[in-house]
Amino acid sequence: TTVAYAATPVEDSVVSKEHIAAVAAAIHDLLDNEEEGDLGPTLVRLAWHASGTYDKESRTGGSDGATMRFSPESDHGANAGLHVARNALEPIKKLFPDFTYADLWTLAGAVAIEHMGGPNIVWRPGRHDAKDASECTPDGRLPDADKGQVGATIRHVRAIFNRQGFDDREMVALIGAHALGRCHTDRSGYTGPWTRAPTTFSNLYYKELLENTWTLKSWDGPDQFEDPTGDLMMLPSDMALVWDRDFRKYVVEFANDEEAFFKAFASAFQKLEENGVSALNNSAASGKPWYQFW
Ligand code: DDH
Repeated sequence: TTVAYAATPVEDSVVSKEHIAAVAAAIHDLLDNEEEGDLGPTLVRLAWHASGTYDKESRTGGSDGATMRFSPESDHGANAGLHVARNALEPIKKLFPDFTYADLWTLAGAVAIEHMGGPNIVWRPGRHDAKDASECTPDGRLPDADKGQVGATIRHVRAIFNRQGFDDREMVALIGAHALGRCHTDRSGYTGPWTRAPTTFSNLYYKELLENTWTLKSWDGPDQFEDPTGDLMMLPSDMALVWDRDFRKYVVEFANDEEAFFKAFASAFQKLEENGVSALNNSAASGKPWYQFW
């Protein structure tokens, strides 16, 4: 692109809209130019795992601080493989040293979603970077894919997202991000994609969930489900969304109405990325969300 990457000076963590636009353009460029074509989904997962540690009771965790830079959080099992996304963003951090990691990771998630055809996510700056591991959250705040039994897995998914302040419809919307990307055996132990278009943001995840007969895959790895072709997969925690009557209602809604999904996802993802961020600087005096400047 023709965008110049000269960073605008940042004072008191107030970043200008030009500055944000330049960082967003650099992220778009990164996604245009990467070899494998599958960085986008991993960037979305980085933003989610950076944010999804939030606990509304203690008001700890969340994207503020970018504590996943530090051990032990970087070594938590759920974060295996996310160094790929963190490292990919490093050159952009070098170009824009005043932009915090916490802002960069969350902006990258929002830009990646847009890049892959998803809705614009309202994104606002103002996150700080923790100085050391003292702000790291304990292991276990991010969801496990399997609790061994149907009921326990359903309860686990609901509990993890309730802790962050999400209701059933918001959680079903957020998990629709599994339209993107895939499982890697060397990261999570699971294998395969959820959809046949894993670099396009869409409501296909819900359609696949409803339209296929899912059976347990027979292999040496952890329990996961496969469609009749064996090409697509679902985790037990994905199946929870059709096993549970209240979740399933929203799976049906989003499978039938992509616009409703995009809208619900955009607002839930903004909430996810802003949970626990105390110093959000919405200096868009016009009241326009930042994405309108990209
Ligand atoms: Fe997820 N996810 N996720 N997920 N997720 C994995 C990959 C991706 C769970 C487990 C896994 C969300 C919710 C859940 C993305 C986004 C989101 C993998 C595979 C596992 C396992 C990792 C690997 O092997 O590389 C579980 C459990 C839940 C749950 O809710 C119970 C949410 C809410 C999001 C979101 O973005 C809002 C994305 C994107 C990927 C693909 C990553 C990639 O590298 O490709």
